[in-house]
Amino acid sequence: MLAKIGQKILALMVISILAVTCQAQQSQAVKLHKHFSLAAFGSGSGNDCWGYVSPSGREYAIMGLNNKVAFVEITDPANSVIVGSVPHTASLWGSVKVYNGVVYAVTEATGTGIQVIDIRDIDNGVITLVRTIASPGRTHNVVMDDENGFLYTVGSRNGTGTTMCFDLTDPTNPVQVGPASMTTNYHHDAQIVTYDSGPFAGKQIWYGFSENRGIDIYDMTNKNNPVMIKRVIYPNMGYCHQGWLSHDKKYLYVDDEFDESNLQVPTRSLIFNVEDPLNAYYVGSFTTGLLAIDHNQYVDDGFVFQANYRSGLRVFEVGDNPISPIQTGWYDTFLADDNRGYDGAWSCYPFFPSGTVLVSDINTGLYILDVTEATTRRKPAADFSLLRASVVSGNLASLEASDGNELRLSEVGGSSPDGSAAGIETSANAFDSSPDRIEVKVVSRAASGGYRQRIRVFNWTTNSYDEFSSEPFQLASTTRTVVIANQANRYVQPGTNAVKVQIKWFADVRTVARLQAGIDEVSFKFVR
Ligand SMILES: [Ca+2]
Ligand SMILES: [Ca+2]
Ligand SMILES: [Ca+2]
Repeated sequence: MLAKIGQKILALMVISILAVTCQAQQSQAVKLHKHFSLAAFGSGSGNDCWGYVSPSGREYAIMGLNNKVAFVEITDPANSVIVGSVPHTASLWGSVKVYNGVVYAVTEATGTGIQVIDIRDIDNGVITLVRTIASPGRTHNVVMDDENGFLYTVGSRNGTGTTMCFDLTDPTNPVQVGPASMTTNYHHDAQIVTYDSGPFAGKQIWYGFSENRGIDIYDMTNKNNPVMIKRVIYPNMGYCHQGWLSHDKKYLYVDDEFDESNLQVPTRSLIFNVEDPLNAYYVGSFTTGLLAIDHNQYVDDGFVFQANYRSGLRVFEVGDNPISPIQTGWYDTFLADDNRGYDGAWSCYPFFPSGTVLVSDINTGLYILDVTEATTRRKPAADFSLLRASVVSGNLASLEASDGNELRLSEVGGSSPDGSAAGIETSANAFDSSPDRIEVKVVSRAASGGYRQRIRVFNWTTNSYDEFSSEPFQLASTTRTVVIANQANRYVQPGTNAVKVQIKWFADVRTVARLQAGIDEVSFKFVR
């Protein structure tokens, strides 16, 4: 009997270990807020997704499904609720975008056109199908130029053109402009951006993903005369599918849907240098190491969010490592395997101000995810300079971790404009220009009492240092973490993303001729 109970306990232990193992494999550094199955929507399959923030700041997921477009309020993500939906002709393929509270939905069902859906009063549950524009017919995707108020349909196979442009001056009444097709060839998806500097300043530049032809870059500024300015090719082109530019428009991250199968390689995502669009070129590729095919991916700040079919959502840091992305987390929505196959995660949406991320899955519906951990990155000080101090021992590497290996400094005499005895100035680059939060950790100690340690961070808006900490400088090694959670972007240097910090020691009571101090760690944490 005891032996049997022992076996049962053992079996239970094995089961719980397996359960823990399975959970560990399903996600890393990404947590589930809430999941809506296809049954919850009354649908057979999922496709695209996008997001909307109402004027009151409430957040909504827009979920593309085979038979409808559904709207889910995610303001309180763990208690997300389906608000309503608009039905359409059945199709596996659909796409949605939104402009000024008006949603444009297309599908590849013959003759669908564009559904124009007014959600400007969605806070009160009002969702209205205003009209359907028949002219593009069956359409693969919609591309939005938010800055200039133009909608593009791409991949229209049986309409008048493959890429059509609509003026959204009246968002509920799009008016077609330009030629029947803005592009010569079929474009499956695209991103359009307006440059504010360089040779294309003021120009609306289009990155079109054109199947086995590569990336077609167009100047779409003159709607009556769209001009292809460059075609970019790359090794082993299969099906150039979709892509998104980095925050600074220097890099373009692209997915090809056929290369994994053609080359029999793990997920291959492509990186292009597009600093000069006229001389854009292929830089290299990156991978999750799994077999799954990469699908829609978007770049928000310093991170790439990929919906990779059978391996689910994959998060990469590219802010600091643009050509060698580092995978920082994932959430697998297709648990059976990570193999090649056109099922699982179709798309994702990472652009909500709250940081919440959506994943739309073909087989299992909508996921509302918390990616905070995957998008929080720590890095050590990149440099230091001495302020009225000389190095006794140690170097920059001493600052990397709290390990007893200190940068030891000795005060250098002479007058000091601000009365400080000694200190250092140090910096690190944020992953993007607008982190949600910056933390600076300082581990240090004084060799004698009577001093005060002040930590200041440079405010690039006011061009002066702001003080975040002032306290007695301890004889015992002490950790002080400065947290900047309010308007953190003011502390990030435009262009370089540098965050600059001063650690200074002031004599409250002068106890020694020359202060000696040790710093064991200076590190930065950036939260998206
Ligand atoms: Ca690929
Ligand atoms: Ca999987
Ligand atoms: Ca150290």
